[in-house]
Order: sequence, then C-alpha cells, then structure tokens
Amino acid sequence: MMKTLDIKSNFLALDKKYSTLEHSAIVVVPAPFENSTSYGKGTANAPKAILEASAQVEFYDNEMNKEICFEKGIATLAPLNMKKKRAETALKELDKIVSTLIDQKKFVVTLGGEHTISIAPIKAYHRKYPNMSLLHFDAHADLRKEYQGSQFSHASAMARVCDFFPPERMVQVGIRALSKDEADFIRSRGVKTHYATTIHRAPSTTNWQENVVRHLGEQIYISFDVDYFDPAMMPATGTPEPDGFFWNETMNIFRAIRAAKKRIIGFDVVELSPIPKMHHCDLTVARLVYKLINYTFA
Ligand SMILES: [Mn+2]
Repeated sequence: MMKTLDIKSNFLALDKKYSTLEHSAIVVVPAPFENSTSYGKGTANAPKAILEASAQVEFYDNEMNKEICFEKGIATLAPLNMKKKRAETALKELDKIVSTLIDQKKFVVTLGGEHTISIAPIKAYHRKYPNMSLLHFDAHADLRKEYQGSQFSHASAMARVCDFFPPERMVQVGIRALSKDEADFIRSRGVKTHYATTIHRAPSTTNWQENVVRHLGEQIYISFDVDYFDPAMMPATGTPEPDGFFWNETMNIFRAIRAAKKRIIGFDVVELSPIPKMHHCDLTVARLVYKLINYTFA
C-alpha cells in the first residue's frame, strides 16, 4: 500500500478530491537519494523544498487556459526512505514502485535527489516502452565509467543507463562540461548530444529546439538535471556551470515536442540543492514540474 501526502505537503497543495492515488493520472514520487554528490551538497533536501514551493504555483496555466490538476488529479507519495541506503538498494526499491505505478497506467514524476536516482525510473519505463527515447537535460554528460571509485556516482548516471539502454536513442541537451573519454563515447556510440557551445554559437535564426526534437522518437522519457539551467537562474545545484540555458528557450523544446505530436511518457527532475532563503530556485523547479505536466496533458 502506497502512502500519499495530503494538502499540507503534497504537490500544489491539492485538496483530497484531486490527489488520491486512485483518482489521479499523475503520481509524484519524492526520492531524496544523496550518496555521491561531489561538490555542493544538499540534494536530499530537494523533494521537500520543491513540494513546499509548489504550494505557490498557480493551478491555472495561462498558456494552456486550463487547470490541469483538477482535470487529471496529481497524487504525491510520501517521500521514500533513502537515507544511508546503498545505491543499488535504493534503485531497486524505486524501480519497483515506478513499475507498479506504470502498470496502474499512472504518469510518474520522480523528484531527486542526485542524478543516480534517475536510473531506476528510466529502467522501469524502458521495460514498458522498449522503443522510447531518452531526453537528458544537463550541463554534464554523466557518462563516466565510474567516478571517485563509484560506478553509481551522479557523474556516471548515464553511463549506467547505457548498460541497458541504446546510446543512440539518448538525446542530450545543454552539455558543457565533460571528459575526453565521455566525448569519445558520445562520438563512437552515437549519443545525440546537443552541446551548449554549439547551440550558443549557431546563427540566431537556427531553431535548435526543432533539431533536438527531430532526434526523438514517438515516446519520450525526460531526465532533467537542473544544472542544465544557467547558474544565474539556478545557483542552487551541486555543480553549477556557466553558459547555461534560460526558461523560455527551454519551454520551446516542449512546445516543439507538442507540435510534432510526440508524447512525454514520464520524467524526473534531479540535482536541486536548496539554498535557504533563495526561494526562487525551488519555485522554478516546482514550476518546471507543473509546466511539463501541462505540456503533456493539456
Ligand atoms: Mn549535471
């Protein structure tokens, strides 16, 4: 039996009527896993901060002219207990929960935690949707074979995904910090990496968002590391990198996905490290989550 949060702490502060597991199409799964963060710490605090900030997000989305939360219902599970757990154990537990929810035809939103945690929902979704594409937002390629002695480091998340997922169906956006080995892997295995340097040096008439969407199949799982954003708008992350991306140009990717009639099947948002009193970062992530739900369901 999965426990859900109520209006006092669930996503969007939704009344019971719109947030029971039974009657919700969307389920938010808080997964506060933090084990290998190498620079700034604090990703374990992210799910709680995102849920708290979400109480400030409007139910109504003016772009969609809808209150999608009331039409579809959004349930929020009680945060998983991941403290001091080994990565393999935490991943196995989360995989089981996500699989169960997918079997119940739910759309699953996983809130990290460090990027390692994305491996579980990606694996669960890939079993159900073997032809899916993976759209990976990040400043980092996360393709290191191992990092600081761990195969399950946040810097190796996508390398572990490539152990079971075809690299040529991985589409990366925003990458601007990686090792030579990772760049070699991208070239030799055919990962579709859209580097920040390439996007930002292209002529202003280039619709780079459409180029990203062209690389995607019909079913899209999204793994979103918030350090993809520019540190000016998202300083609250473990490893902020310059030359990042801003809000509207990012929304244009999701708008292009809708225009191409491709479908988002689930997503995770990871690597927020909340900074006390810097609320805009938490609110930005809460808004990102609700925007993605809107672009998928409205
Ligand atoms: Mn990253």
